[in-house]
Amino acid sequence: MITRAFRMKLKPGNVEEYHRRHDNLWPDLADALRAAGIYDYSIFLDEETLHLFGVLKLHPDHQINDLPKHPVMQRWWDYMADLMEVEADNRPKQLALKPVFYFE
Ligand code: RM4
Repeated sequence: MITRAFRMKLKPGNVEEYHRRHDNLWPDLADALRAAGIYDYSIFLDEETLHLFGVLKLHPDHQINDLPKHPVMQRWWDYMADLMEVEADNRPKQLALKPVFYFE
């Protein structure tokens, strides 16, 4: 099992809308995430700093590195760009987090 964790950031005033959009995740995006080998994917919010923390698991044969090229991923990032801190291509500004503890 491969676990990845990363930090993103919400722009102020967007907590409810961010949550609402994710409660209504596009089925074709869900399909693309699964096809890329992602499962058990959660995102948590630090309400003090508006940092978002994504944690996900990857199947050994995952293709997560190809996901940014998938049209539905780019469409989703374009859709979410008004709520989040993003790069020039609208992908979320993202910091990979260092694993420091795991307990099974
Ligand atoms: C997040 C962000 C991530 C995406 C999830 C589904 O807001 O856009 O890149 O994987 O949504």
